Amino acid sequence: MSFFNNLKNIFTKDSKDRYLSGFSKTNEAIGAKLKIITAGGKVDPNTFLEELMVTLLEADLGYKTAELVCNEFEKEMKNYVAMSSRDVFIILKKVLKRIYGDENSEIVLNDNGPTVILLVGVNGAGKTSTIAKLAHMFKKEGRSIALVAGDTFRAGATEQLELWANKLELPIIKGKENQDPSSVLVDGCRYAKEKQIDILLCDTAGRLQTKVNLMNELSKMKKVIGREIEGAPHDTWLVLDSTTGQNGLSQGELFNEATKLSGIILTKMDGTSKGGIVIALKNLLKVPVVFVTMGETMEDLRPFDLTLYLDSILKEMEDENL
Ligand SMILES: Nc1nc2c(ncn2[C@@H]2O[C@H](COP(=O)(O)OP(=O)(O)OP(=O)(O)O)[C@@H](O)[C@H]2O)c(=O)[nH]1
Ligand SMILES: [Mg+2]
Repeated sequence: MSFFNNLKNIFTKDSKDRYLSGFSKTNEAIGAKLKIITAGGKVDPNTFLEELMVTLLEADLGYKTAELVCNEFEKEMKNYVAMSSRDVFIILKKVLKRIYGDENSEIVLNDNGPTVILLVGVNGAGKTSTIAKLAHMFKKEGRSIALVAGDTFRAGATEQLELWANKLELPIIKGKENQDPSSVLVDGCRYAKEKQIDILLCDTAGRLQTKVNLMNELSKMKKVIGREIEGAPHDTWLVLDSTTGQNGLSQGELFNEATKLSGIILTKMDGTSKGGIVIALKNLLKVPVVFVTMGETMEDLRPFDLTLYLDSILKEMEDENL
C-alpha cells in the first residue's frame, strides 16, 4: 500500500467524527443552509440555483468555481421533473466530486535516501505547528524524522520549533539568527544522509507571496537541497490558513509559480466556514490538498480524504435524508 493511503487508513479510518467536527462551520454554511432551502422536499429550480450560488460563495468556493458548480448542477437538474432535497444532496455531491477531480495526493518516498519535505507559506499560516503535527504522524507510522529550522529570520522561530522537537524527542538542525536559510537546509540534508533519516521536515520563514526577493529565496533553497539529495525537495507543500478567504487563491497561484507546489495543507479548518476553498484550489490551481488541520494539538492533522470531506460539509443534508 502506498505511504499516503497507509496514513489515510491509520489516521482517518476511525476519525470520521474528527473530520465532521473540523468541518462543522463549513457544514453550517453549506449543508445546514441547503437543508433549510430544500426543506419540504420541493425545490423551485428558478430560485434554487441563485440560492445555491450565494451559499457556495459564502463558503468560499470563489466566483469561478461556484459558477461552474451551478452550471453543472443545472445540467443534472434537467433529468429531474421535481427535485426533493435528497436529490439535491445527491446531485451536489456528484458535481463537487467531479469538479474536484482526481484526488491525486500521493507522497512519493525517496527509496535512495532521505525524503525532504519543504513547508512554505505566508506569516502565521501554521507552518511550524504543522511540521510538529506531521512529525508526530510520520513518527507514529514508524518513520525516523528530523526537523530543520529554516526560519532564521523571525526572532524566536527556531526556539518555537525546538520546543516541538524536544516534546517529540526528535533531532533538530538549526542555524544562527539571520543565517542564510539555504545553508541551514544544507546542514539538515547532510545530517539526514549521515544518520539515515527517513523524512526531513524543513520549516521556512513566513513570506508574502508578492515579495519577489523572498520568493526567489525559496527557489534558491530548492536548488541547494537538490544538490545535496537527488530529487529533493521531494515535496513542497504550501501551508494555507483556511480562514484567509479568497486571498488564499492568490497565495496558491504565486507560491506555485515560484516553487512548483506538490500539495497544499489547509490549516485552522476548525475556525472557519470557508472550507469550500478546497474545491476552488483544486479546480483552479490543479494542486491537491494533502492534509488539513483542525486544532492546535499534535493530533489535529488528517490526510485529506475527498469522500469524508464532502460528507462533512454536507452532513446536515445527509442527516435530513437518512
Ligand atoms: N485553531 C487552530 N489554530 C491553529 C491551527 N494550526 C495552527 N494554528 C495556530 O496558528 C498560529 C500560528 O501558527 P504557526 O505554526 O506559528 O504559524 P507559522 O506559519 O509558522 O508562522 P510564522 O513562522 O510566523 O510565519 C499558532 O497559534 C497555532 O497554534 C489549526 O488547525 N487550528
Ligand atoms: Mg513558523
